[in-house]
Amino acid sequence: MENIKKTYELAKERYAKLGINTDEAIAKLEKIAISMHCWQTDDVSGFENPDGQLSGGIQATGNYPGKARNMQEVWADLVKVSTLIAGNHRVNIHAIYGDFGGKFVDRDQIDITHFQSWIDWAKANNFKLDFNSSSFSHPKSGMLTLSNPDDEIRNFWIEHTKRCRAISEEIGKQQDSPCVMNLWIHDGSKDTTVNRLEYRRILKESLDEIFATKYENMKDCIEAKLFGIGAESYTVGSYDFYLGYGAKNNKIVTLDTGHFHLTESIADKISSLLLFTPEVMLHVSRPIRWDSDHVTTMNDDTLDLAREIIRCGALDKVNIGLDYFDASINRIGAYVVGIRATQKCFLQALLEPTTTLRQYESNDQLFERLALLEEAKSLPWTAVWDMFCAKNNVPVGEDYIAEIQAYEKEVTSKRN
Ligand code: RNT
Ligand code: ZN
Repeated sequence: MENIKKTYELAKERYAKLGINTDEAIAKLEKIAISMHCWQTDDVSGFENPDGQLSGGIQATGNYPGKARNMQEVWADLVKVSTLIAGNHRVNIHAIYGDFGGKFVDRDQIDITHFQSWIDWAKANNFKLDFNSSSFSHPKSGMLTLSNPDDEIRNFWIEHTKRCRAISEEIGKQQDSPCVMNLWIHDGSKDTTVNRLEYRRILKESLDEIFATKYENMKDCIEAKLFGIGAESYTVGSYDFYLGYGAKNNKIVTLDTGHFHLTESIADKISSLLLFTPEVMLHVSRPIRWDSDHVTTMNDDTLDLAREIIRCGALDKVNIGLDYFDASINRIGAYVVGIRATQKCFLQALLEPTTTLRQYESNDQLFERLALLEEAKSLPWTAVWDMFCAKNNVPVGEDYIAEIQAYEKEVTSKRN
């Protein structure tokens, strides 16, 4: 601790020279809530079926031992994660993670009673909950759900999604913080599609019907995607589609960082969305060659995204959630690495000498802007990061590795 303090004091001085208050940056970072996606605990299996296999619409790869097999294990793992990261965070759950009491409850039958234990658990552990409708891994998933011309299938999914909104509203009420509900469907097709307009028209109608009820304690988000495995040629809910829908209907557009062309900047979308939609929802992930849902790391894409949010002064308008599911490594580790990486990106963004950079920019001093941007990259932010962890009583540096190994030995390795 002595060394951390010493190093921090030096870093604090260095930043002060640039007009940056490191204590303030730490205080701000402590308030940034990250919504932890519950589905990294069990590879998106959920509690509907005892065998919990994914079937259709989404895929997790890898079979590292120790995945959570039930609600108690999911909870235990999330609590363990929370001891290794600083700050108060949220937990993002999916409709398939309801407390179904061992019975089969179909998706058009779920209600708040299936989520009361989640609400109580979250309250007891100081988490707020967010929610997602689940249209994948179901006999009626097929290639089309809310955009299906077959009324029976389409109405089934409309009913499911309406119920998810009602559940989210009740969660929001009970936790005294709006529940952010995300709607993502996999609808699309593998090969050349000649009736693209029709499915999109149906999806628009379904959404209109779903959103007809107004709520106070939940926020609606709609998530686009570029393509999916088996749906390479056409995705009904494309970015243009949801951007148009969101702008017109005042809905939040979810940006999943894995859902765009790999060279497309997600950071650059923030400022436009802030002007035309109420807020922004993020699914921070790491695409490798495609939407591979690798664990988030402190890479340029995530740094750019964090910087852009801070530069826009938009922390109160951006909901930060994670969305990856790597089944090939220790799952607790996957959370901790991804969350800490996200926090590191925000910390660096909070430590940026933006005021000076903006002065340079408005004076047309573009060499100076470039130079300071470059120098800012090697300012001693790591000393501030260590202090952030130490101050919040969570492991500093790589010390969390041993803690996760111990949890694996004592807990997850015994799950078979
Ligand atoms: C899938 C979407 C979606 C899911 C989760 C489980 O491509 O990103 O957000 O990952 O809802
Ligand atoms: Zn996503």
